[in-house]
Amino acid sequence: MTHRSLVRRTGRHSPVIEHLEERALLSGVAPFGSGPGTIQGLDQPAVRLQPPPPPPPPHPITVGDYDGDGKADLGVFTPSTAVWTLLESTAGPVTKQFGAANLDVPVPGDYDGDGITDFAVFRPSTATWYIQQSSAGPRVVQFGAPGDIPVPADYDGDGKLDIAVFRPSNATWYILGSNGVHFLKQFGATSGDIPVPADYDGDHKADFAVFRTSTAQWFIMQSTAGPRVQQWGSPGDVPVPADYDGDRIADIATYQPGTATWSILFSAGGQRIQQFGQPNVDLAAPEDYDGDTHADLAVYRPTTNVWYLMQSTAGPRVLAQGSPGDVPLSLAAAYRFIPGGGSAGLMRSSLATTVVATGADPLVVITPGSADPTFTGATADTSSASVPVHKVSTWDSALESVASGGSGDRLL
Ligand SMILES: [Ca+2]
Ligand SMILES: [Ca+2]
Ligand SMILES: [Ca+2]
Ligand SMILES: [Ca+2]
Repeated sequence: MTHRSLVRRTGRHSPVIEHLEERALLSGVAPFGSGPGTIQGLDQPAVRLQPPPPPPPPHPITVGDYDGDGKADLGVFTPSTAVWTLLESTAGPVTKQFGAANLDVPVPGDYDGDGITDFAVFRPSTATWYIQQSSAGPRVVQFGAPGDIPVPADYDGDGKLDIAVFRPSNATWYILGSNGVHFLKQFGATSGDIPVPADYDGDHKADFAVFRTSTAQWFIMQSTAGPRVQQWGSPGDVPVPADYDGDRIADIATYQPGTATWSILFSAGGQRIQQFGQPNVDLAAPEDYDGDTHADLAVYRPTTNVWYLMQSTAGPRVLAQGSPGDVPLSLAAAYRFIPGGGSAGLMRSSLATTVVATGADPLVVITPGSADPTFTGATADTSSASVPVHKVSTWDSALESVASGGSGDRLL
């Protein structure tokens, strides 16, 4: 029996989402609001077990690899219906409704660490995550607050995507680590910085990072190599970090919408400046579509619903997919269309020049009531109105349905 068929048989409709980390939190913790100075619900003594050092991730974190063959799959999301339209590179076409229409933002990724991208959405209005984990089953977590930007990445380096949000109002990152450690960190400036977490120093942990659109500066708190400030790109560019040179280290890169110019600073040395796409029309959506470990230049043209790929090994590719209003599912594109403004507003902002982050950093685990010791002037968010809490919920089966007649339906 193949792994996939196991997933089909076991992946759905568990009556209750049971996850040890959240259950432990609920059982061992006082109610979430206990007054000023307390970081409520983020980190509690009951679950402060120090986890062992994580082993190297069994799979590289590939965004958008829904069939687990090592190649990113082309996919678009229809906000008005919450329908995902995928062309899986091995399994073929899949159409699946997952999420709530006009409410949810797709945040796909490998949350259970089996090498297969999981369907997942973030609901900005309630800061709730709905995840259909391909092996571990469904999961619902309320984490964050309305207005937060979802920034899932593998911050603790265990090969599983961590639920995480970036709060523009205080430039603070809140991480629900998949290894059971939860932490927060203030990093970036409060207006205009775009969060661009990725593994920029090659230690398999995602680093806190922001791109400042007003100055085209990258501020990166590398988890092993330390802080880095890099001028790259031009003001107004769209950040498109990815591993373009295939060394398993994210490369700083930008896409300039007005000229469709890609500017890539390779982590292994050198750079590439290339025009690819239609100016002022195309959306950049780089991923490794041909599975050679090098991210490929790719754009989605929303006016005609056509993909244009420049694959690093397999060569050029053009493919029609989706319908008017659809948006590409690439992580690079995903931050830009939160309903109601969210990061769309963030992308338009051109304010802020203050450098907040300097100094050395490990990932700091915040204890309740403490201030962040790493950055001068950075204190923990103690506003009860905006403190994230998380809880277990039962799976809302109405959230998910599979489009009728889809030959490629799965997870049933
Ligand atoms: Ca998975
Ligand atoms: Ca993780
Ligand atoms: Ca690289
Ligand atoms: Ca490639």
